[in-house]
Amino acid sequence: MIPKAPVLRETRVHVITLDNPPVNALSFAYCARLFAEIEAAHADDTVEAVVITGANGLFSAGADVNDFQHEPPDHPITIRDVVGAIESSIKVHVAAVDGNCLGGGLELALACDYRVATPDAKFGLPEIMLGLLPGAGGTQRLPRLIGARPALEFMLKGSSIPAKRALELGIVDEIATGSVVEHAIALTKGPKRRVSAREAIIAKDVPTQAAAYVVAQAHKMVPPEESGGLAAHKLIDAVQASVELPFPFGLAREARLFEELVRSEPSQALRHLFFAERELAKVPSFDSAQDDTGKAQHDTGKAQHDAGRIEKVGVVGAGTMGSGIAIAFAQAGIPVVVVDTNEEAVDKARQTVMGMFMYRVQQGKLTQEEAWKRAQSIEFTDDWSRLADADLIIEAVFENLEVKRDVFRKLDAIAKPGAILATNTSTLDVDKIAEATQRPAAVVGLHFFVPANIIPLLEIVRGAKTSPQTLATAFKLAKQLRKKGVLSANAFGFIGNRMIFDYLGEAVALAEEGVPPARIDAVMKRFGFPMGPFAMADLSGLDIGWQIQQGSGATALGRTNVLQRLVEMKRLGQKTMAGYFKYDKAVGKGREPIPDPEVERIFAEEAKKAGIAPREVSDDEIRDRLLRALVERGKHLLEEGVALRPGDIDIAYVYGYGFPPHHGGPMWYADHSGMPVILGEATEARGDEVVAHA
Ligand code: 3H9
Repeated sequence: MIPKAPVLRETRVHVITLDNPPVNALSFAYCARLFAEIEAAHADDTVEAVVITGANGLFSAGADVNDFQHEPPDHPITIRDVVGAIESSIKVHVAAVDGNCLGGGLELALACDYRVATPDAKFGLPEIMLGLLPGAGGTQRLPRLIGARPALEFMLKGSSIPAKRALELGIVDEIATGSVVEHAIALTKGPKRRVSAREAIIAKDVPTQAAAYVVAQAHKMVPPEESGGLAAHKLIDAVQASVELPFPFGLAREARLFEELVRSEPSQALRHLFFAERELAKVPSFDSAQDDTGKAQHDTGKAQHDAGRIEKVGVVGAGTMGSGIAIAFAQAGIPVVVVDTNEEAVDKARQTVMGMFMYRVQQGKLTQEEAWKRAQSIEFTDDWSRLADADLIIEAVFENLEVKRDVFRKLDAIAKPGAILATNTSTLDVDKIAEATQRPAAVVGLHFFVPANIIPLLEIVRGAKTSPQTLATAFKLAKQLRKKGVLSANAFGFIGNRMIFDYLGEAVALAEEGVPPARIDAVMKRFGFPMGPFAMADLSGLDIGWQIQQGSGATALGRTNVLQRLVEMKRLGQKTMAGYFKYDKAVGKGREPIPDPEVERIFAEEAKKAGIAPREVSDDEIRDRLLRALVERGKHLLEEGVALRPGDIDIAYVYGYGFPPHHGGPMWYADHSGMPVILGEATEARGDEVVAHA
């Protein structure tokens, strides 16, 4: 952490320390103070130069996103004013950066004459992830500093880069080996050097190349505006302005585009997700899981609990899920022991692990050496006693209650005292599994999603006796794994799958009314899902849906026997090259759904038997009914206390099920799209109850 530094009279440098915990956000209120301090330094004849640095372990996380959530006060002082004051001063300004330097924080640094960073500093303009663009001069200064093309790429990606890369790109001038503030003070001796005074670099090697080229290239990289690419398109506009217009006009264009985006629905949706994500681990109380009616509860005390340390993990089962979980831990630098007695499964898992890390090497994300090291941190064995010193053991065995209870009995005897035992069940009762042990307080559900090393959702399932500390550890673990940990009470299907059953059920209901599955899928893809409901069902396997339906009786996928017939025909989905669609190895490596008239015929036949008449259904009705199925179930889950907050459901759907983030998740979408009216219309149109209830 950089200590606050006073004005250094002997060097005549005024050091300003951004200090607005926790992340030095540049709120309107904080900018007013900062602006006053900068103006005072400019007015002070004894001050020759200014160094700006940050407290709290970072430079700044940028503008305070809370300020965008409501109408701004009259004439607020913003980062733009601070940046303007720095720019117009004749005194030299140097940014001394340690830790994160993001968004408006980086824009502030770009307005300085020089930038110096510690080796650990990180730079990013992540505004695009909030559906915004850098609005305090970033789109105009960065192209002038490093070139329009790299600047555009950097802003379109929105991810952070380390200091070394920032140096290569030309974002920072030097890396400090000692004190970054001392280094910055030394740099104040250099001449005044405004970035805004430069011409934007269109392409370093082809100076005559037109801006249009850069822009045209960028257009190919981003989705259409209506599919969530709104901010990207406006960003391209702004960068175009940086190469075509004089600096002040470019700034004005940027400001206008920024204000349009702040008010846009996609940005509101993405900001909702930003805050919802930060709420996830805030569990009001950890005191009781169920009330006396058996209804799940998350009551409202304010208990704080310390998370335990997870330094070694055990995984039982080397199948697809087990190996994915092992890779996820290895990627997070946590050693894993995977226990499985089936040699064939272990061989396959070893290959999967190696293949996965080699793929990361090919992508340039890992060096050969790193990949090797990570692969080595996963040990495969058939010896259960190797689990004895693990801090957490996760079972990923066959989805059967008795099988899982047996595993837990065995684990309870082997695991050290204090170790957490987690089940990866997706549908079974966590309490019944916990009962098999002497340590139900240390039992929790950790529901990973296939592929476990990629899908960023982790449902954390709280059993009736799960202790607060176990939950706190689970949330910390989710963060270590870079996953969004969403709390669910112990209920059938938890949050995500419970909702998806209704969604798939509604898709089947539509097909029973004569809508071809391919059309239903196309409508949902247009809405922004990466795949439609039928392709999704084919991917997870129709037998799985059928088993769940048989086992629980909780939800029926449609009102006919179509699913049963397809399963009997061994049309189990992608794995058998036929399900609701057919697949062909020559088409999209066997993963591309191909509409199959045979399935449409089966739907028509079964619908006739069930007395369901075909009807005309519009695309809007398809979309609204499917979304309604999600939202209705989401409402129930909130009422039943299975989910804690609407935002938790939204995060689960965006990060686990591909719900388009620019629509904010199902619950946010329902609130912002006039869904209640739509719901009424949809119910009338159907004329019957469509949502299957548990
Ligand atoms: C911008 O700059 C626009 C300008 O271009 C133009 C202006 C005209 N604002 O994530 P954490 C809070 S747009 C408000 O858990 P970490 C966060 O809500 C901005 N609050 O910590 C949480 O609060 P709480 C562009 C913010 O260590 C607490 O800080 N910048 C902001 O895992 C801790 O956060 C970004 O998009 C903010 N900007 O990660 C950066 N940032 O404790 C967004 C954080 O009440 N921020 N908070 O729940 C981040 O990426 C991460 O927070 C960061 C720290 C990496 C900084």
